[in-house]
Amino acid sequence: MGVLNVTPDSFFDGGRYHDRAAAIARGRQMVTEGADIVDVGGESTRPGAAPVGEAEELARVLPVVEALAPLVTVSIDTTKPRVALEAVAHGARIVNDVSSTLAHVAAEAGAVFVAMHRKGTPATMQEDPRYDDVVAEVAEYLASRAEQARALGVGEIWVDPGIGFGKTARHNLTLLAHLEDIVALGYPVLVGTSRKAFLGRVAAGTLDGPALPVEERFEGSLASAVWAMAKGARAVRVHDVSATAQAARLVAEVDLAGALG
Ligand code: HH2
Repeated sequence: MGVLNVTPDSFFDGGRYHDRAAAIARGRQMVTEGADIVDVGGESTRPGAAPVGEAEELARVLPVVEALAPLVTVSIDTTKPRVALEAVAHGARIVNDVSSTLAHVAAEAGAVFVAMHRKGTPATMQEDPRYDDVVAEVAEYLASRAEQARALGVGEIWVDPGIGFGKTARHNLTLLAHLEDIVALGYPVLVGTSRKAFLGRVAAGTLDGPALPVEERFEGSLASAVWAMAKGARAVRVHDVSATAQAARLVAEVDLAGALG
């Protein structure tokens, strides 16, 4: 899943694809680079991001969704009901909802629903998040959101542990270490580690210290994507599509070789 943020302020690609033509061109390029899904977002979820109004978000995402939907499966990364509904009407097939509140919209629209775990809201979620058992809490939350979505009539449900959403570097690493517990829930699992701060902390050598900048988090992004896929993630949400698609092919071949004995 390639990340396409039509925003001025996303933490990695903010401002690069704010322009509509540039966003559509990048989406097409992701398809040639091997993306199976392009995830279009019009509002940054990074800690402290400013909220975007509904009209502005619609204006950002709809033309891009419409242009890419004939070429590739498009998901809409939003927490707003109307944006999700309109995006599906313009061709999106997946509602990727970091707030896990739009299951009823996905059901009404006949879309796939991604339920993601997060603790708190973007403004405050990184202020000292605490868990007794992060893996158990995230798994329990995702199971209940997925069951709720099923009860509301969603046909296909994915779950996502929400790396970086109300989690310390250690929480993120623990979730990756025990990803099989999330996979065991029985839903396809999506994992988004791409360019996130914990990778910059690992690369800098101290989990509690400053992180290397986003430009220096490619290697960690690729390594964590391979890790997630090897642990059973069905999809990884990434900025670096070409390299990750190549890595995904390797993981698939290793899986196949293993199955063949
Ligand atoms: N991460 C981000 C946004 N949406 N959706 C899912 N399902 N999983 C994730 O891990 C996830 C997500 C944050 O990354 P990005 O879109 O690159 O940045 P921003 O939120 O600043 O636009």
